[in-house]
Amino acid sequence: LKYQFPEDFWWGSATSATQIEGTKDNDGKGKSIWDHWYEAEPNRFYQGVGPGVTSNFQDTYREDIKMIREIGHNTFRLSLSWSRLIPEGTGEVNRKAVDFYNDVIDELLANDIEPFINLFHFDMPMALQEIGGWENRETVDAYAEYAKTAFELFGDKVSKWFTFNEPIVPVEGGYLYDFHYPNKVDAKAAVQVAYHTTVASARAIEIFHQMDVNHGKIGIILNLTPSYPRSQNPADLKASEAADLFFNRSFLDPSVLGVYPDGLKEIVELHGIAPVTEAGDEALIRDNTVDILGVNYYQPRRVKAKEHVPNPDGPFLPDWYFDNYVMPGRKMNEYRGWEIYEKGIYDILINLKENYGNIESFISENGMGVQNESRFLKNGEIQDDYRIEFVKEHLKWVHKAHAEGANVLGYHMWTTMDNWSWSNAYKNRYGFISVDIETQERTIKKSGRWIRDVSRENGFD
Ligand code: BGP
Repeated sequence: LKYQFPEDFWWGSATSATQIEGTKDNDGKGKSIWDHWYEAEPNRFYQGVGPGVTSNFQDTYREDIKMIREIGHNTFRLSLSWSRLIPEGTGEVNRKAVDFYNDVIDELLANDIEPFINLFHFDMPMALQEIGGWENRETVDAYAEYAKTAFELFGDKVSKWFTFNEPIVPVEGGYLYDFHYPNKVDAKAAVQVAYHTTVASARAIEIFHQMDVNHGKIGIILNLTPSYPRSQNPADLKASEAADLFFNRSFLDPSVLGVYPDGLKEIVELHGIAPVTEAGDEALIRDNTVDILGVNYYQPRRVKAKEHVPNPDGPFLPDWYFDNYVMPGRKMNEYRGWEIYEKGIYDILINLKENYGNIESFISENGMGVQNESRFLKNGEIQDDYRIEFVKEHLKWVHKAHAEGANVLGYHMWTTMDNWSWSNAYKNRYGFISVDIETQERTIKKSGRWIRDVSRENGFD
């Protein structure tokens, strides 16, 4: 084969609890910020649709896992819902949730699919949000307790764990740009939230290593958006570096290298938004870096120098340091409004190789959301050739990075079956498997058959 991947390459896809499980049979689940926000302000959600039913995985997981096997996955990512497992965020464990996750894990293992478990995918228990969520240091302790509980409960069967998915998204969404709860614009809080998330991740990693959970590995999943300057002019380069500091290195450096970049520390000092820290944090972060890094890649960031100096009396935003620009002739996924730039995935992997100790990594999300997919239905199957093309073109660059020595171990697409999105509800479909939201009927898409063949052959021509 022209694009042959290593024997034990991970083929799979990713999901998250809020986006697939549904809350139809609550089974003792406590509220997360999403349940709360939807109840409080349904109209903030796309077409007023919340995470109530979604793809109802909590009832259909047995059949779903059979389909996941049918599409050739050897690995599959799910997240635990903290508020399902520990309804109040701390304290009592919900036995029904323990049974549910145990069943899911057993079913996956029985089908030769290795579960990758992520502990936090945007879904803070509401009880903890009420005390300030990640702004409050107590949430870090609660998270460490939750992580330990999860390792104790499921660690005998699962050896790949992740502390967070895209921790920068709740920072941006919840504290800078108003698209996640608690939708504030407050850079100081944003920095504190980001900092506490990193401390929490390090705490979980420390516990994991002390327990030597299943002789396994623990990592973090970061959405990396490589920054490309418009030109090599010093001003454009500086703007691009700043964007990289805010959106990539703010989590990448502490997670992998155990230290914050100097440039970022300088910026937060300059604007008087440095976080409150505790003695011992620095050593904790330094000594508890990840074993493995998940990379979510959707789009690059095109950056140019700032043309208008922002109002220094207004609230600080990272955009004070750069402007985005539209690259002429760019390829687009118009549905999502995201640029498609396949080489970005290669640039990330080479950067990890050269500047991050060639840390073990895998592509943990990459995917293409498309509207009205049912119009591509022919002979009972969605003919999503555009998705096959999208995945294939990205995989070619992953292959090249691997051939050049990048330590990349697998590829997961977003997502397994169509599910609910935080921003678009069901507008854009991403899955290898289509879901009719009305009937809950599942059908494997053409891309699902394609990825099955690719995973069986470990490559493609
Ligand atoms: C990632 C998230 C996923 C998923 C995906 C698709 O950032 O980790 O949870 O939602 O993006 O994005 P969207 O649903 O906004 O189109």
